[in-house]
Amino acid sequence: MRDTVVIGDIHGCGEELQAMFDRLQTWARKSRIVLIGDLLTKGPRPDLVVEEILARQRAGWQIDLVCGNHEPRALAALRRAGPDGRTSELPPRLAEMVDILADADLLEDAQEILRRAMRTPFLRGRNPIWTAVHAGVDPALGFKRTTQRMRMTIKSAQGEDDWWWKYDGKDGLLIVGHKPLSRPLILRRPDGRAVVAAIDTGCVYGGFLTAYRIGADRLLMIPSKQRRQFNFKRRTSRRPTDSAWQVASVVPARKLLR
Ligand SMILES: [Mn+2]
Repeated sequence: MRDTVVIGDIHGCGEELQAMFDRLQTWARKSRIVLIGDLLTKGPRPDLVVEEILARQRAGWQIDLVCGNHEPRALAALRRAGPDGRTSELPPRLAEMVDILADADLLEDAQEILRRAMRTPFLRGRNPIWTAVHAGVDPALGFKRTTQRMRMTIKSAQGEDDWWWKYDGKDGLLIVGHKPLSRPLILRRPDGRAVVAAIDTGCVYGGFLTAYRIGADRLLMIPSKQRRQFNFKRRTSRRPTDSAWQVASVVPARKLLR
């Protein structure tokens, strides 16, 4: 059966996405690809992100896009900029994104990609039952009762427990991004099955671009080419003693790259 590969927050890191797609040709050949949101903002190469998505689709890849919290604001910026890419009224970082896309003549393609992502608040699949959603769920409410806004934005403050430690597992495997961590985090049930995969590893902050292959239960990490923006090693998620979930042993990134 075809496997599904979910890729964490790209944030305009086009070169790393290109490297990831190249690796996927051998690591997960003919898999379905899911991009988990926050595609174009913040990073230096939103143009290459758009081009890579379009080029791989033309080559026959199935690439599905899930909406992140940055998709609505990126689309709003592109709409305000109009067909000529006017950026005078935009905040600097969004203006830069629009300028880069305009220079590459990709304003319309970028809008179309963002509209597509926004039509997909989350994606579901089977074997095992999984949901790919940008940020997560409110563990007290469960997936169904968590608002879509919260599914795209939930994030604990520094020092607070992350939501995933309190998730009851009833909605199956949740694959999420949104909160940058120094390493991808796989939480497992006592029987070893994955219950949460948190795969935003801060590519735009100098970390990694991470992919999780669901059926095979494997990770692939591409090192970032971006400047380290903060002490990344401290971006961890501490396990509260009362959590039902086990943490998968941390595998050095170098090994994961093979
Ligand atoms: Mn996000």
